Amino acid sequence: MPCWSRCCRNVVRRLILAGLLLSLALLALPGLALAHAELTASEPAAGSTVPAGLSRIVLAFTEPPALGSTIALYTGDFEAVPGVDSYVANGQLWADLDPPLPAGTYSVQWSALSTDGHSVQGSFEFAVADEASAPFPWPAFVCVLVVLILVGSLPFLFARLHRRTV
Ligand SMILES: [Cu+2]
Repeated sequence: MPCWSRCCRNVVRRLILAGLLLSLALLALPGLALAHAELTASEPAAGSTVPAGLSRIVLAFTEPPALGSTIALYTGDFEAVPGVDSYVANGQLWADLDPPLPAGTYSVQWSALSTDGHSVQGSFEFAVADEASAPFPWPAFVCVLVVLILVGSLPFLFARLHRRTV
């Protein structure tokens, strides 16, 4: 058997081995990526519209985000919203807001740090409704009306009682 044939066979064997190792590594990669924090739930929910007066954002992940994870908030005009204080508590990522957020659309941009030091970023949008579009508080309105009528009729009631006693 000529030498080049044996050499060739060795090279092919090495190439096949390298290919196998490479595909094994590629198979393992999605598993590694899955080990990182992924957003599972948020408050406000992605794509939702919340009433005026939103005071905080809470994000839940597949694993507790590490210290250094952050939330940034942007307006519909891509301007950073000031006064957003983000922190990690109870295994979730929180951001306290300087209320009230004006009506409009907002974009939450989060960065979750995993325990292995890698960070995963993501973003979603939500909207804050106009205060005028909030349902009219009928029970409170009726209560105030009843109290006003009672207070308003007090002088007449007293006048009547007074006339009777005189
Ligand atoms: Cu990692």
